[in-house]
Amino acid sequence: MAAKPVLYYFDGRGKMESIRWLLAAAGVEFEEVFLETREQYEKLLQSGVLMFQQVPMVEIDGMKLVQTRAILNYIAGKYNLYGKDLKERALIDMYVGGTDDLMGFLLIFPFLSAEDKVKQCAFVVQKATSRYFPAYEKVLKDHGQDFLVGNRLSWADIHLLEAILMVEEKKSDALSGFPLLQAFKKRISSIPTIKKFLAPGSKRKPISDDKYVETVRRVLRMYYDVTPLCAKVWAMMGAADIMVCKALGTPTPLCPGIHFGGTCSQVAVVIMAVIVTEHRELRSMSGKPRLTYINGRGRMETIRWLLAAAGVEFEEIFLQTREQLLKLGQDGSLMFYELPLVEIDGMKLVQCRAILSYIAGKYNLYGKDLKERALIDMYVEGISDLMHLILMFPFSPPEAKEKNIATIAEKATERYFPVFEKVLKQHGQDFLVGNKFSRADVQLMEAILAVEEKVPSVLSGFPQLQAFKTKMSNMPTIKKFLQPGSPRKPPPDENYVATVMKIFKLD
Ligand SMILES: N[C@@H](CCC(=O)N[C@@H](CS)C(=O)NCC(=O)O)C(=O)O
Repeated sequence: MAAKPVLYYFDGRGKMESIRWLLAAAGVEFEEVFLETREQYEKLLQSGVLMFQQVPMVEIDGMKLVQTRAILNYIAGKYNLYGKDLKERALIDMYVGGTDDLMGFLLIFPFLSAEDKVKQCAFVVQKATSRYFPAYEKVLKDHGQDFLVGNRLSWADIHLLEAILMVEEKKSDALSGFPLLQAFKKRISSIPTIKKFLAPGSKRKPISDDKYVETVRRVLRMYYDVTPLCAKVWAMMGAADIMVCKALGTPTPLCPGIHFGGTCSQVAVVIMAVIVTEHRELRSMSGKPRLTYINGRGRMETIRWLLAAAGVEFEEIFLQTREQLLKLGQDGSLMFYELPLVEIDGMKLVQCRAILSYIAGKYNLYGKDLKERALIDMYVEGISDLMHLILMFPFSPPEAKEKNIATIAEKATERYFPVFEKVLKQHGQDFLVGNKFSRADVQLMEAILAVEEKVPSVLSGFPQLQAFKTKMSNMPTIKKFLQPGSPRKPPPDENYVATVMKIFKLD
């Protein structure tokens, strides 16, 4: 019999809790190693098992998986909780993306001051009841089924139940306006494996208390305070992401249950929309995917890269006003009133991860099996954490720019690039995974160029990555994308920042 998965994390919820939920719901027993001391953590770091020097880490099926999302994807895939085909998986990814954003707001909660906790609590409840719960209520209402996707239990249901319970811990009647979600909660809670997990004595962790906070601070040497950031950014961009603080030059920790690189919703979230009727008609004729975003890189650029690398032509609509965005939301195109939006194969997909995974799956850029996919996921989640620093960079104040460039250089050269240099060196192949071109190669290439724009000499100590970059640049589809006149967007300029700031009302 295969060994039980072993989970390495703190003795508390943080980023591991959704993994515990998913395993438990799948009926899988697991063991846990709890980090209590700095020495334990350093020993792990030195042993090399933490690919990006971070937990969660899960030993499973002979792999040492890091990156929460890679771990969750693997478990969901393995235990048949991830839909029956690519389209169902895209829906599941999209729904999980929303619940992930919502839970992200709660991850930092234990680390806030008493005063900030009150504000954050109100913020979460407001987001839950005005944005997220209505979206899921509508899904259930529209199809009238018991589960969110495909009329059977999936990861999306499990994740939503976890989110509902977390919000209810903050406001017990948060579901009062949502009858279908109330019934959903009851239904999912009574599934035997989940019922067991919800009963006392299970491996479910309690609400994080001061002792948990103190342990995380001690183990990660996190000596600074967490603040809910600039209130405006918080409200406008969805402050689940602690890297916003970094971009703004405020002191920040690395994680402790905080999305370091995670959600796909923020920067462009509240950005505006020109939905031109002619374009809609045009699209149905051409059948090309249609991308709706602003005219800049932001969270759409990786999607442009991936489509271009796959040799797929696409159309774009650039939004300009908040009213346009709201209109798009009202017509039902934006599940969470957030961009990017990609219309593809009859679906209106939101949530970057959902979109990228769908494109990667469809165009055969996502490995040959679950294990290759787990590797690819692990790599792309690490790359996304690095890219997130770059994404937020244009929004940092002038006095923080130098420091933030230094952070980008440090993270690239000390944490992320060494991993990929080592991978390429060890297997000696042209591509990161399975000797075959995948989304991991595309995303690494994008990241290399983006970091080089800020730190031109960044690859000097990485000969394998230099050769990788040259090879990638010569792949016909990528070569084309790198040429002038392609849909690739230039680095964000003052104009882009000013537009976003104006629309977010941040000035
Ligand atoms: N994107 C990663 C982020 C993981 C993360 O930020 N982990 C924290 C603990 S919750 C950590 O290990 N921080 C130490 C560090 O970054 O140096 C994931 O989702 O797993």
